[in-house]
Amino acid sequence: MGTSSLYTLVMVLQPPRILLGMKKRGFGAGRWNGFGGKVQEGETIEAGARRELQEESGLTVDSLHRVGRITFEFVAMPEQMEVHVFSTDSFQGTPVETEEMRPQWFQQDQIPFEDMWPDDKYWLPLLLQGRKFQGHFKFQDQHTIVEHTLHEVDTL
Ligand code: 8OG
Repeated sequence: MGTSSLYTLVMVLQPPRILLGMKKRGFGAGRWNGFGGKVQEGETIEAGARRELQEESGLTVDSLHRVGRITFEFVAMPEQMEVHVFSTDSFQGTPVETEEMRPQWFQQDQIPFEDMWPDDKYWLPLLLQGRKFQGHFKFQDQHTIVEHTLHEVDTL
């Protein structure tokens, strides 16, 4: 078994809108996504989520809800990514463009799935319905899912 590293992903909701950021550099560049990144040593997962959200969008939040846990595997890589997904609808500030992300509001029924990670179309609808979920996606490359599991859960 390989090791896994911890990541966060925060979806900011203001129904009927969702805030996404165009990732400008690094892993997932050119795709719309929520805000997040690697959890640092000595930091809780939730603290990491708040920090990345602030760094990438300029927003601070009152409460974050834990809504999902997804593991990602790339066939050629021993290390799995364990992504902890949060949602929030209580934030302060106005989204600002940063070096990493260009934020933009989308209507929740007009999410640009074709310009997002291909797994998002599976789990983001569950998140928007207020469901909690756990999943695993195995990628051949950044465009191709070769296997996946996804199920709703009551607690994470
Ligand atoms: O630090 P960095 O920005 O590279 O962290 C990667 C971010 O991308 C982190 O927030 C987790 C997120 N992420 C993946 N894979 C996927 C995916 O398949 N879908 C979505 N929506 N986000 C992902 O690492």
